Order: sequence, then C-alpha cells, then structure tokens
Amino acid sequence: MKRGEIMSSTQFEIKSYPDMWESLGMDVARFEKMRCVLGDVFQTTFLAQENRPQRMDYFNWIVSEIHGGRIAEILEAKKQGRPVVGTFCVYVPEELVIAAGGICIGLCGGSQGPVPDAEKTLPRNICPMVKSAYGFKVAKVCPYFQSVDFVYGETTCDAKKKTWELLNKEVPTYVMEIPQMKRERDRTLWFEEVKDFKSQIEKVTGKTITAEAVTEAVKIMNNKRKALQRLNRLQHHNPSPISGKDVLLIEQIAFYDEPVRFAEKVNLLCDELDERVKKGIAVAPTTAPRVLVSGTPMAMPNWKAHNLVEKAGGIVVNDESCIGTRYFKDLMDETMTDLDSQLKALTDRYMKIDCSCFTPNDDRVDQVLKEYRDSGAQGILHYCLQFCHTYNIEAIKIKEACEKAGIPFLAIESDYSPEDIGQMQTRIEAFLEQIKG
Ligand code: BJ8
Repeated sequence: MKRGEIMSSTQFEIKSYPDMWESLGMDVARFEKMRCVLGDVFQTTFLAQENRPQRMDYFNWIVSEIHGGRIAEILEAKKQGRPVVGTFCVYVPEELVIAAGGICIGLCGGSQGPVPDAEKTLPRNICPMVKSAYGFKVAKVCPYFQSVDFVYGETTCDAKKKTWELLNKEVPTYVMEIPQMKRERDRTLWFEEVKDFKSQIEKVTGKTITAEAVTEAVKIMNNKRKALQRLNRLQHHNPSPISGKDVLLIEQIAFYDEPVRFAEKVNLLCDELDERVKKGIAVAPTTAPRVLVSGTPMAMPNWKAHNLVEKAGGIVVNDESCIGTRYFKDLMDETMTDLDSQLKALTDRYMKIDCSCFTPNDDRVDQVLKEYRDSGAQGILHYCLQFCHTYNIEAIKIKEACEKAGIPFLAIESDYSPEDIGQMQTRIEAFLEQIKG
C-alpha cells in the first residue's frame, strides 16, 4: 500500500515489523497482539463511519504505518545524527528540537494495555496517562519509546514529576521546571528553563542551535499550527463536513508525524472540506447535537468520549485540550532574528497555554466559553482523566460559568478501561437529549 492510495475498511491492517521491533529490544510477541487489537478497534471506530472525506486516506495510512514506516523514518534520522526527543507536554518547545535538526515525539500513553505493567511499580490511584506511558516503557511495547535518544519531562503535575525520577532509570530523562503561576518572576524562571532546554539539546546532540535554524523551525511549527487552526474552523461548520472523531485522530497524529508533510496533508484535507461545505456534504445533519469537549488531553488511542458522543447521534465540534486547541491556538512571533529575542518570544508563546496546573487559571474558563461560541456548540462535555486533580477541580469553575451562561454541561471522569463505557454512554445520551431540549 503506497501512501495516499484509497484504502477500504477490509484492506486495513496495522503493519507488522517484527525484525525492526526486535532490533529495538521490544517484547515482540506481546506487541503483535496489541497491534492486532488496535487495528480492529481502528476499523470499527473510524473506517466504519459513513461518508468520510476521501483525504482521510493519508491519516489511515499513517495509522497503518504508525509502528513501522514512521519508526523507520525516525531510525533513519537517528543514523544521520539527528536527535529524537520524547515529550509528554505541550509546554516543551518543539521549535528548539526542530532547530537542532531533531524530531519531537509525543509519548503520552492513551492505552489501557500497559497500565497493569506500570501498576507493578506505580501507585494505582494516579492518572492513567502517566501509568500508560510508564507502562509502555517498562513493558517494552512502544517502538517510539524504544527509539528516542532521551525524554524531556516537566513539572506540571505531581504524578508526572515524580514518575520522571523512575523513568530516568529506563531512559535518560531530563526535566523542565514549569512554574505554577504566571507572574513576572515566573516568566523569568520560565525563560531560564527554555534556555536550559536549548543548552541540553545542544549538549546531547553536539550541535549549536542558531537563530537562522530557530527562524526556520518557527515557520515549520507555525505552518503546522495554522493547518490545524484551519481544520478547527472547518470542524465548526454546521452541518459538519468531518466527524469529531476524525479531527481527534488527526490531532493525535500531529504528535507523531513529520511536521511539514503533516501540515501539507491537513491543508489538502481542508481543501476537500471547503468543497464539501460548498456542496453541503456533511457527516451529520444540522439537527445533530453539537458538543464541545474540554479537559484533559486524549492520547492515541483514547477515542472513548468522542466515539460515544457520535455513536449517540451527536457531533464533536471542538476539542479544548492539549491534543486540540491548546496545542495550536497560539502562533509564534516570526519577526525575531536574534536568539535572545527568539527565546523570549518562545517563552511568551508557551506561557499563553492555559493548563489547569496553573493558579489562578481563569483565562482557561474565558477560552472555553470563547471556543463554545466560535464553534457553534450547544453543550460542553468536560472530560477528565481519573485522578487528575487540577482538571477535576477546575471543572467546578467551568460548570459555574456554564450555569451562568445557560450552557448545558456534563462532567465525566474516566480512565482507559472499558468498564465505565456503559455508564458513560447513558450519561452522554441523557446529555444529548438535554441539548435537544
Ligand atoms: S499543558 S494538560 S499536556 S500537563 S491529565 S498527566 S496534568 S494528572 S496532561 Fe497535560 Fe501539559 Fe497540562 Fe497539557 Fe497530569 Fe492531569 Fe494526567 Fe495531565
């Protein structure tokens, strides 16, 4: 199967690369089983949708090669001496990795599979995203984890920052301190951390990051973010030319794919969506309840909430999370030409991200309401991963703001196990009924 060829649901499989996985020191037998399960879930969740845009074929292809073709590209880059850096948070500035000629890969775990492996060491009552990611590494069932030169964690939440100390025994793990407030003194600290991040990348790679390289990297990342913004605007159209599930999938792929190619493919898809809008081709009727999903990020393959909303006849029209708008809503100033100004502009750009680990974080409440209005949503589903205290508590403020504005609101706390699907389905169906009035 060549990239971009039309792929029917019966042809789909996630490709197997046992020799490559063996060479990466993976548990191949176990990973084979996970590959098959993922392929089946992808087929029923995505390929069974009716009337999908044809240019989703590229993203299907990426999923089919997610453990092979993309890994081969990464290993080839490594051979050329380009650094491969794993990250877990959108506060870590990708631009500097790209400026060093490197590849940045999001390693957040979105699967229940390796959670029991993590629970042999980590407490059970912490965030599933952290357990999943750690489990992927200790069980040796993630080719990305096995391919990175080092990982860069951060101090956003307690579960993450303490897990980095353990992860460091498995793979070199550096940590960026993210302050918890946004005062001038916090900006000063953050700027120092951005400079340290740059120095660390230079030290590990033996390369000096120049202002010219940063300029180029900023353009690459801005173009990628602009493409995602365009997709987000098209998703807002009523009737929607693309499902919320497909948009989520693309947003997840953004953390794995090569950024220039990815932006080009997203723009090509958006051209098709523009045509669909003109012709009135839609994936749901105008009467379908329109839901904005807000909260904790959903790492691949966490498609649970979107799947339930759309199976129940609703449509997800916006993702206010770090997989969604928090990742791409802010662009970087491209006018800076010296390194000091560039690093300051990078600090400013990243400080705009309104994660609940900050206090106060009222900008996020305003942003959620803004995205609600911009997207033409009719209700807000606050999705929180279990044991994520900051998002869970911040949901109270979002709920209060929704009550004040008369916006239907539903808060769901979930993990990656299938056990709560029935209960979630009932609550989501009732929520959609409430929206319909
Ligand atoms: S900027 S949302 S990517 S920290 S969900 S691991 S916070 S316990 S993912 Fe996040 Fe950066 Fe914030 Fe975004 Fe901890 Fe909460 Fe789990 Fe979280």
